[in-house]
Amino acid sequence: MKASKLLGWTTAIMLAGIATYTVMPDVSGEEAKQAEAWGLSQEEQELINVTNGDLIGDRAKDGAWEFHLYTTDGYIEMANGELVWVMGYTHARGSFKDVGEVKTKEEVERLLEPVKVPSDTLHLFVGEKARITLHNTGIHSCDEHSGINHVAHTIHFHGLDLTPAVDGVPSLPVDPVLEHKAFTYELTPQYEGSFLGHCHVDSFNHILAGMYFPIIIHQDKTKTAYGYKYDRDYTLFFSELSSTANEQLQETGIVHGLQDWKADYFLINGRTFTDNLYHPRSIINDPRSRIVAYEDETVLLRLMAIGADHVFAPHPHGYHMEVIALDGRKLKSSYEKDTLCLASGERVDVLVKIPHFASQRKCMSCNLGAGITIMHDHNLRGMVSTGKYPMGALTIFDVRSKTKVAKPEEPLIKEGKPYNPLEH
Ligand SMILES: [Cu+2]
Repeated sequence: MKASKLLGWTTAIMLAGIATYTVMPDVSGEEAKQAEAWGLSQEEQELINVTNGDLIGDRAKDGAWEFHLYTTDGYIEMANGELVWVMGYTHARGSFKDVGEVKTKEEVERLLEPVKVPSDTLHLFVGEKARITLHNTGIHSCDEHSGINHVAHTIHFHGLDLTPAVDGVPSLPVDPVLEHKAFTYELTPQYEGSFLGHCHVDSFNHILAGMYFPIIIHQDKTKTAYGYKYDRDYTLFFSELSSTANEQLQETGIVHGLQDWKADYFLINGRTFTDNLYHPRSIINDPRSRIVAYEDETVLLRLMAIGADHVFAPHPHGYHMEVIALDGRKLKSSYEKDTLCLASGERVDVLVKIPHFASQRKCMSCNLGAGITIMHDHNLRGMVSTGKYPMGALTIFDVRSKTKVAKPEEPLIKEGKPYNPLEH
């Protein structure tokens, strides 16, 4: 698949996500039209449906999926305007292709996408070999004498059942990837599920500086997970970030008093909520984090977390979640929760069934129609970033009616009589 197509598709999805604040497009219809315009094959169209337009690897001649990840450093902008230095993984502009050795800051900026936290999702498929090459470009935005310069990195595939050679623990038995060197991890996933990747060199500092990303392994190329069908899916990656610790790492290479490490940002997909509802860096204006769905749909949420000691407690208002898998393994029987515990390294996959509101106006918690409800960290420390509440891990369910939006001035009629939900 041409990278330009996917890049265009990703941009289109992001723009559509922003536009959907006011417009309600038929998303699947739009997808089909766009696919036709680009002349995508059936296989490519199927992949877009299961990856939400994320970049995917290139198919090598032997059928293996190939990805080239590059480690680097840089800054991310928080919703309050602060620029925080981070280390992370990135890739070529518009693709996971190999762009050769990248050594200088100029090459990093010209050839690679800016570093993100978490970095982009790797989509893999059960039984299909993947080759993931890690290139260490060095450190480019640190003080000359900082101890963080020239550090090595790895990828640990957290939750995958792999041999030690591709497990990413340094020198057990493979050496970590030194500056300006590369190493290829080759693996064939055995199980579908939600996983994550992170660096395993000086794990505390490297992970908390931003070196992590989601890994989604698909059983097949349809919208199913663990045998359950879904209409839409969102990956919500909860994490902690300390701008002061990162600054110490950047300046000196050492974070003093790690036992006292404290996050000052609590993130979903690298962002916080903010009181400016239109801020483009707010969680709720990120189309990958704002949970848009229509009545009657089933939404799969892949919840995952990484951090030092905070246990996130995601809690959606108005809905119970059906837990279908823990740590990438299907549960023998699902169960319902409205508040989960999500500690560092854990993944919990849940389904949220959006009711048909017009036929289920029975209780206050069902709302009086489609609309917006919040989903937030109920471990309330995670709702405070840089000392301000509720600037933390909060997103919204933006649920839309497929048909007619209920108007408050129109009385609701049920069984031939005006319906008052307070009397039920
Ligand atoms: Cu590292």
